Amino acid sequence: PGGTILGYPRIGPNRELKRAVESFWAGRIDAGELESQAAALRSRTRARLAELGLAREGAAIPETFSFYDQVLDAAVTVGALPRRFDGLTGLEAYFAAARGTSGDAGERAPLEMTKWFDTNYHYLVPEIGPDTTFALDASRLVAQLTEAAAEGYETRPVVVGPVTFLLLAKPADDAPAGFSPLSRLGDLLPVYAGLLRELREAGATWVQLDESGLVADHLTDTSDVKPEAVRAAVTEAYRALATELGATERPAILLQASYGSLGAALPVVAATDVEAVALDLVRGALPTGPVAGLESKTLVAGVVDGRNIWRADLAAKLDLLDRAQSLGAAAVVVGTSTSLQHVPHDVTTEHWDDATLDANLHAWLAFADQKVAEVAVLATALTDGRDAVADEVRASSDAVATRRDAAGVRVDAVRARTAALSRHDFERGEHDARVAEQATRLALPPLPTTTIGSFPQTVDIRKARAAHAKGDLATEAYEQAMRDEIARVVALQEELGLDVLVHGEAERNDMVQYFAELLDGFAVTSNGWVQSYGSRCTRPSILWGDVSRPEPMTVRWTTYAQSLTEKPLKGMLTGPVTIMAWSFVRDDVPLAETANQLGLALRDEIADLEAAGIAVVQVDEPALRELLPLRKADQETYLNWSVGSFRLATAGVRADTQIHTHLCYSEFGEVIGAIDHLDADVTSIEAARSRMEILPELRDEGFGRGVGPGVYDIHSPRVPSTEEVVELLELAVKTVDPTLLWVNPDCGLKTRGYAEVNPSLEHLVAAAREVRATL
Ligand code: THG
Ligand code: ZN
Repeated sequence: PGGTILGYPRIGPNRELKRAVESFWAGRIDAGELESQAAALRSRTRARLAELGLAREGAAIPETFSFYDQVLDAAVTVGALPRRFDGLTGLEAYFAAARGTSGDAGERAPLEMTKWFDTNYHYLVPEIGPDTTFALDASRLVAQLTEAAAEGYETRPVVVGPVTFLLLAKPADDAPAGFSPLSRLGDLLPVYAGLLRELREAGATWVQLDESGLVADHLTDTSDVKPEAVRAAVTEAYRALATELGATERPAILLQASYGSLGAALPVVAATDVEAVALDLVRGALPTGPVAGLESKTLVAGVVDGRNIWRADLAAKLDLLDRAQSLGAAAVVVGTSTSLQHVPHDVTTEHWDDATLDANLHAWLAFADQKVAEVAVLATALTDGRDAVADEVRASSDAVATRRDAAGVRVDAVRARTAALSRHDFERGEHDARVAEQATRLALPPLPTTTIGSFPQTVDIRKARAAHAKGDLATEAYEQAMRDEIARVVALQEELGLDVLVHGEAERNDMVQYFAELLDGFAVTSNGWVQSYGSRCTRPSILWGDVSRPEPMTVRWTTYAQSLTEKPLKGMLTGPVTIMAWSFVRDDVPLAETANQLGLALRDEIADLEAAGIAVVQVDEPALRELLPLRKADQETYLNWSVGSFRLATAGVRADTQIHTHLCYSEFGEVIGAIDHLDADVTSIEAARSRMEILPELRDEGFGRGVGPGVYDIHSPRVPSTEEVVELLELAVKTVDPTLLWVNPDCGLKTRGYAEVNPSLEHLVAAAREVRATL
């Protein structure tokens, strides 16, 4: 009994771990210093969690520290790093797998990185083949248990479970076609059994195995693994780990399933001999009645949302807990729906300039620390009754009520506009007519060249922004610095001979935060960092109210840039879905309503750009694919509102205004129909790395719109040669109608330096000219 959380942010309240790890990479501190800083952070974390109300005993506190990623941790624990990292040990091997090595250290590609379920966290993908060997290394987990015990804590180690580990893995490069990592389960289980034994010997009373892979369809439908095979794997795995390994040989097992419903896997999980199951009761539906097998288990009821930053309505959560009691579990423990790694540390360190907004947001928001406190309050209610927490429940109900009625949460003018939308607002004119009118207005050569929008963010730009934010650089001087940069970038593009230019986005800190700062209905944080991958973090904006655009956001910069050139200059906006995907979005109105509000704000911006003479506007939706629901059954609804909001943003333009979009991924297939429905005139996508694999798919699907398959992989510092780009373009013109083809890099250039960008773009333009001449 009591409360627990499934995980906690590990970056540290002030990104201490990021700084320590990056210092280690830069050679400023040694491994010993990194280890001791990490240990100090773990120690402060345990103390903080105890202070917030988690018990020091009973394994209520999970141990979810990671230097980089929990899936990489699991790969190291079971000794499954790919062969190319042989010969490296300890932290050297660990970070080599995360980041790759080059130069004197030898060339080793890092593990691939991909999205963790439908979150903004990215994990490293294990590579498993028929010959992958497994060998236990429990040293880090054991050391953390010992370290915690020495401070008087009985903590709970957390490890990605064996079935999910294999579902998240990809077949090694040398694996035969059709090979499934899950086929190696039988070889992996003895290693997990050994791990459980060692943890028990080291004093662990509980272990948490993360089997969230069971809630997602996407892990099975891209491979040959069928859901029935996954369920059979669960039975096999937990027979070996829970049944055959006696209760005295191992810690009690908490099987975690976050990010959705277990669905048909629930009875299978309930039939195993694990001692406890953690269900996500926020994203996942509560089973409708008693579940056979649960009567001998503890249910960790994930009622506190680990994904958003809204303060819980405690009365509603208590009702949900009551219903969870009716599932017939031996005991119910209050928990979070997921690890809290997806939310920032602590809202009490945030301050907003506007006094009302500051008071409101502090009353309405709960970051990780506040969520731990909510778990503790709910746990008290379970043991001592609701009356014991009456004050806390009342305060939370009051917060819900003030939020419902606060100015800005519901703006009549905004609601009236979305309510009045009709089909017509989502539709542009005939595609063919647009193509002709745009061709006349833009007069572009065949295979026109362009870039995705951002140019390198130089040290000077960053310095100017930081100084302006601190108040050390006056606004006028800051804006002049940005205009100078824009002029430089436009001149560079003229010199390079690009056909459609961009202003370079020097003035933008981040493609979402920039707009959040200018739109009503959003707040941004100063320290609300959330880990994106490894040491990299973002500060998601908070979308708390009805969204509207008090004034133009990009028009000044864009028209200034256009004034410097005769060539068409492309306006750059971030699309509604991406703004939502990379923010914390309000939970009190349907996502479709918020998406339409954003769509209208962007529609107004595009109208202003168009009125100011801008002929090409790009609306980026790199995250369109990210929010795609994990269950197939939910995907259509999502695609309807997400695609709809993009169309709403873009459908107001004239036929001769060209709409571009950019999507940051190459797995086009799954959403190709949706991309066609966006009704953009030109779509740029990632393709260089996969050598244009996407093109036959486009051809076969009859994709009839402009398309810019990236010919320069900006994710690598490598400069592609003209010949290489020519080769890719020749491939492209053979597969896709050349009149549809655009020539561009894979993605924005902001993370690159000019030393690479200049020659790369030079080669890109030269290659386009060469292939153009052959048409
Ligand atoms: N903006 C926002 N969210 C995003 C991305 C983005 N989520 C998905 C994807 N892009 C994540 N990719 C990255 C890439 C780089 C960084 C973070 C996420 C990064 N962050 C800096 C760091 O951690 O040092 C901090 C950046 C800052 O100072 O603002 O480099 O593009 N919203
Ligand atoms: Zn991109």
